[in-house]
Amino acid sequence: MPVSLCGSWDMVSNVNFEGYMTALGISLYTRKIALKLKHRKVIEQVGDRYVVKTLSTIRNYTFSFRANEEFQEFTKGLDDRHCKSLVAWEGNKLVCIQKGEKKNRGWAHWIEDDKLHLELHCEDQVCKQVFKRVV
Ligand code: YOG
Repeated sequence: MPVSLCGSWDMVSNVNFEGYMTALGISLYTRKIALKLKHRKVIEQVGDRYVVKTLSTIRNYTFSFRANEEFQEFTKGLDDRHCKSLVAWEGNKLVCIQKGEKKNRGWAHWIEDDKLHLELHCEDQVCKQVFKRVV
């Protein structure tokens, strides 16, 4: 059984978020604002059902899913695209594949050194975010 990702987590680092946003076609103006944001991740799980909230001062993004079950994702308030997404455990990583207009799009979450790690990828860009537990 993989370790639980549940809880509230605050961003401590965010590497190449700029490249990731550019790959998603986010405008320069929005990127400049978004780069200054500290995200908070709130992850809840009941059985196989997950809710992942990404919170910031200007925008929040919430989505929920069942592991191993493809679902329609609409990235409302982010790049506003529709994807067919599938989230599944691969070893100790919770991995999401987001099939849609953008190639090679997805993310992975895992715990390492008591921190929540997130790797976001789109096309040839990889963004690496690390979060510490909110106490
Ligand atoms: O996380 O998908 O935890 O969905 C990526 C934003 C920035 C808005 C953040 C608001 C991509 C402007 C979500 C940021 C850039 C930029 C706070 C990361 C798009 C628009 C909401 C993400 C997964 C995994 C869960």
